[in-house]
Amino acid sequence: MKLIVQIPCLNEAKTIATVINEIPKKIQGIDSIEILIIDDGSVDQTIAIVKSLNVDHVIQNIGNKGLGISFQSGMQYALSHGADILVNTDGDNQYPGKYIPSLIAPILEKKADIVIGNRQTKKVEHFSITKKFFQWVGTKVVILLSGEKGLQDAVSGFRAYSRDAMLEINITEKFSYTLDSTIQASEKRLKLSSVPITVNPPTRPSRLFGSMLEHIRKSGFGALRTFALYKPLRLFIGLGCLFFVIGMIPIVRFLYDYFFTSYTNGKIQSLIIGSTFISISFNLFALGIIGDLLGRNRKLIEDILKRQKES
Ligand SMILES: Nc1nc2c(ncn2[C@@H]2O[C@H](COP(=O)(O)OP(=O)(O)O)[C@@H](O)[C@H]2O)c(=O)[nH]1
Ligand SMILES: [Mg+2]
Repeated sequence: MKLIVQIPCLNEAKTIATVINEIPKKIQGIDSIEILIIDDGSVDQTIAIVKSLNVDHVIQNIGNKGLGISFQSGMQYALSHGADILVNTDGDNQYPGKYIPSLIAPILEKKADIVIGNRQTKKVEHFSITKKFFQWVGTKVVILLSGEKGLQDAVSGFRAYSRDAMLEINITEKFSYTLDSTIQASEKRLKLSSVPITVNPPTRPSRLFGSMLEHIRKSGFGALRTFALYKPLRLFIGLGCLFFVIGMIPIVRFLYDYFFTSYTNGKIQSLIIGSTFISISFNLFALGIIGDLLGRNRKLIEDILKRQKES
């Protein structure tokens, strides 16, 4: 059994040595543990430090490609280097390496394909009330979109993926992989599980989000896009039904007046408004059907990709 621990990095010179040194050297049931650094255009000493520590694998992006893209290239790299399990942890030392054995345990026991380290945010003292609130709302939204009722920390970056999960999942979000892989996991019937962990105190502000609002905007759009990609029927037919029902109200009002009262001209605005909503709803239905048809093609392409990754 080969475990690759991947660490995406953007200017992590201050903490990367600690993160690397705290990764366990031996884990029961694992024959080899290798470290993969994905440097996404760091301009500090990250690469020099990584090289001085003789890390097993380094991917060095030219410029900044984004965390989602870096994660995907790390996953491909791990697969092509024979990894049976991939762990992702952060370069800012947020996640203590000592939890890696418990993170991969459900995969070793064949009880899960993806394991998420649940930070138990309610208990984290250095998280502000707003951060805790939005983490809670975010997780609820992802549960709603993915149907994964057991999810506890949807945006945790401390995760383990089985080889099957690596073969099935294709990250196309540039900015982040957490929501994308969770929604895909549910779509592809991969078994998700969580293990409780604690986190280290922060070493610096987040590099992914300048502010909470930016966090919500980027994650919200990301989740919506992924949902539209994987569950277009549910999203567009759902929205279409909403518009249809709203449109029918003024139309019924018009029809009632037209047939049952002598007042036939006054409700023409209702007819116009209702018809507009109904035509929007038909456009949404059409988008759902087109999305679903495209999704079938995507499934075939992903099947080919999976075979290609396997070989
Ligand atoms: N590849 C890549 N990694 C990034 C980027 N921004 C942040 N990271 C890394 O992603 C991980 C999480 O980023 P961080 O700033 O700690 O975000 P947080 O999850 O909000 O705390 C860290 O290991 C960062 O070095 C980026 O643009 N590209
Ligand atoms: Mg962090």
